[in-house]
Amino acid sequence: MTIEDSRRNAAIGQSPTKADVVCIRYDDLVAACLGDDGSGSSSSSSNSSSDVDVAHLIECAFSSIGLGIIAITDVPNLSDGRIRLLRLSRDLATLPSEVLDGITVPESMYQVGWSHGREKLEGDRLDYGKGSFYANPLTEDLVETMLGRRRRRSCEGSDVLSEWEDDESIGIIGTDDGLRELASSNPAFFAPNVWPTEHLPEVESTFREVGGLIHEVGIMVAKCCDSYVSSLCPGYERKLERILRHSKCCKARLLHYFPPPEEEEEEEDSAPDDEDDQANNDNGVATDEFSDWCGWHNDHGSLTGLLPALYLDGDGNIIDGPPDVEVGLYIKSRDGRLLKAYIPENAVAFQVGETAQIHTGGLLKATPHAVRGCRGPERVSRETFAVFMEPEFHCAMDLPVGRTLEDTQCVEDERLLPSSVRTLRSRWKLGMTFGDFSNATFAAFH
Ligand SMILES: O=C(O)CCC(=O)C(=O)O
Ligand SMILES: [Fe+2]
Repeated sequence: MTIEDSRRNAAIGQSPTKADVVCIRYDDLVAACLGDDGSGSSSSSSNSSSDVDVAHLIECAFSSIGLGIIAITDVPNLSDGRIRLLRLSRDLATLPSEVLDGITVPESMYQVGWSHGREKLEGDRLDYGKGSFYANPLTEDLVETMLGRRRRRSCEGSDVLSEWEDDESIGIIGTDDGLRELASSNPAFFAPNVWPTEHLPEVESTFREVGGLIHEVGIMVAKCCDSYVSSLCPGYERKLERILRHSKCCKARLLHYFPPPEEEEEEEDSAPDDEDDQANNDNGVATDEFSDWCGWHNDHGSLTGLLPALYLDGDGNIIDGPPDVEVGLYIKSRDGRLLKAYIPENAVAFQVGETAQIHTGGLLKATPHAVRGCRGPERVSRETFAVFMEPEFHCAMDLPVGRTLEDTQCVEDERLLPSSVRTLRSRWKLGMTFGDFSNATFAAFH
């Protein structure tokens, strides 16, 4: 199917094109990373023991003709962890409301613990279609971890500087109290984890296990992305891998998309009207109808890991795939196509966030995506898990040498975004830290 075909189909309400996501086997990814010393002098394929050209696959996924998403398949121990965690997602979301209130943290702007009906969809409607449970899988308390690092550094001195060179807070925050003050005035960023320990104790260990595993794979994907960007921009400092390795700021989200409410069951599927301008954006692609569960957006961190969703019936039994072909994750490709991304069940997918777009001066571009919910009479829920890998608060949101603001937030790219995506330029300017940028983003969505 051509680009024009898929645009036309979307505009007249036919099923959008299903897109197979570029896949790399875990073993090939590991081999490519071992063969890449980061100097840029070796191709990741030529030194690996496998014949697979990982560098080429990265380019296929993330260049201007790619979808902006890649799947890493056959990750050891992931399949079993996925099922255990995603089953728990439903168990958690269906706990009694007073129990959920006990793990709700309003002062964190609902960025920690349980969050339901707090996030804005298009048109500022509040989102009751899904419930989310947020926690950091890498550390229980980001502030304590950062304080511990500062203490170790002052004991060990500057001999171990390489370990600390990515800690931009060291030069900015003079004292431990300074960090504590910063944390108390930025709770959305720094609030410690809470867990449903009494009612579902296994959530904590499973969330950390699967989140940690996805983060480890993410570091390898980041390394390969860095090689790709370096090959196009010699001034690029291989920031993505460094951020993922160094930063303890990682937020994971266990998502439960509730089955459709009973009163809507009788409603006709709302395929868009040919004449309905509201559903079409500038280039004629119908987009708004897909975003009833999770509105069109770009993730704002560096890299997002995403598990393939699990679908459960009203009794919590796994069903074989979504109840209808249109349910699931949609991506707006760089060339303007509306595509339904198919992630194989034995994989974890990675998408680009806005921070990586900035740090690579637009050579990697954030992946616009949305989720379309279940419809019809079946009481089916959708469970998934997203891991947002982000820099720490003080990380400078600047561009690599040789790239311009225009490269980074290209007007032509913005024109192809679904109309409801909040643009980068509406929340970011040079000189911001990641903390400033996150606060601007939280304010836009809450
Ligand atoms: O549910 C999904 O598949 C995607 C969720 C998502 O995009 C997000 O949480 O940012
Ligand atoms: Fe997202």
